[in-house]
Amino acid sequence: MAGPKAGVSAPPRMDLTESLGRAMLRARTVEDKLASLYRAGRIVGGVYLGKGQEALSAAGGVSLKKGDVFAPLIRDMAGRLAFGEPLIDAVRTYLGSRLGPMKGRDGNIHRGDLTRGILPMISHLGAMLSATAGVLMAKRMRGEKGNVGLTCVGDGATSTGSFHEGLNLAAVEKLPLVTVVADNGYAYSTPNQRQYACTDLLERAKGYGIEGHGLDGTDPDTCLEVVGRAVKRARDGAGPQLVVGRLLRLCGHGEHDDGLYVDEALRGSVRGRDCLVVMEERTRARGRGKDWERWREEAQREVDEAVAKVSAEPVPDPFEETWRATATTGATEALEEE
Ligand SMILES: Cc1ncc(C[n+]2csc(CCOP(=O)(O)OP(=O)(O)O)c2C)c(N)n1
Ligand SMILES: [Mg+2]
Repeated sequence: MAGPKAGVSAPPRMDLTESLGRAMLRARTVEDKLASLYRAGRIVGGVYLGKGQEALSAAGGVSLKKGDVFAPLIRDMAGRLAFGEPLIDAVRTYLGSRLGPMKGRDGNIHRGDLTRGILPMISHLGAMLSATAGVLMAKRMRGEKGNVGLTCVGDGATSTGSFHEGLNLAAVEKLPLVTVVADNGYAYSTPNQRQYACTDLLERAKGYGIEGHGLDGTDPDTCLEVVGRAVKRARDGAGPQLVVGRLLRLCGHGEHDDGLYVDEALRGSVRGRDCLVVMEERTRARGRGKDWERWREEAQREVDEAVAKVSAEPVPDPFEETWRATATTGATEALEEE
């Protein structure tokens, strides 16, 4: 293996950098496939992707440990995979397989697995911040120590009531909550200037009396370093941490949306860089080009095998269902052996 080129800085930590890169690659590969399946009419419901946001998302996943709580949103395939969610869980949920974590009952994007510490998403708009704060309160009341909670939201979510309520509660209670805001410039088609009046969302941290960290969300090394530091601060008892990454989503809001309203100048700016391309360039510059090729091939094989396997799996038969949406018994069935 050739050594790193002169002028290329050493990564924050090689093992974590590799985990980050591989999760980003696996996320992009499975999401590209899901987009194709959507266009081929194979997916019922919407498909929402995290293209361009993989570095920030995966940085959260790799910074967490077993026992931590993770509340990912619709753009967090990379974070989920980095935290250890099996890739086949995503394919099973999108294709409605009965063998998936949601048993084929979910409309694609709310999957979670409480046994792994992954909260099923209620809403993309801030609700998970309050839910994660609640889980951290419960852990504290039970006397469980040493774990953090991390949730991801968008710029649009920061305008909602539950974002304020959750963050304020976390601040007052000094909960070990890390909130990663992917400020991707738009909430659906609403641009930043119609979303908030402050210069930078990071200013919000001051208002809540908590620590804030701003970063270029297109730079994988920076994501790893800054999100890792925020998680460590929370774990060490420094209270809630607000991380604001600036980037763009390099796709529509969902696959039904072409995203043509995104400003051309923004697309061409640093904020519009593809973090996966940056990651590949850095990996090659560090003399690990062959590794990159191998990771990409492995990701492709894993996705192809998952899709082939899940395509042959059964979907739920509504006539056999005993579960009801309004029933509270069974809400934690993932924790029980069925
Ligand atoms: C109360 C409510 N209004 C509207 C929606 C539809 N909706 C879902 S996500 C979204 C935009 C979210 O924007 P942002 O928080 O910036 O996240 P991004 O999609 O950019 O990742 C909208 C309008 C919703 N789910 N709930
Ligand atoms: Mg947004």
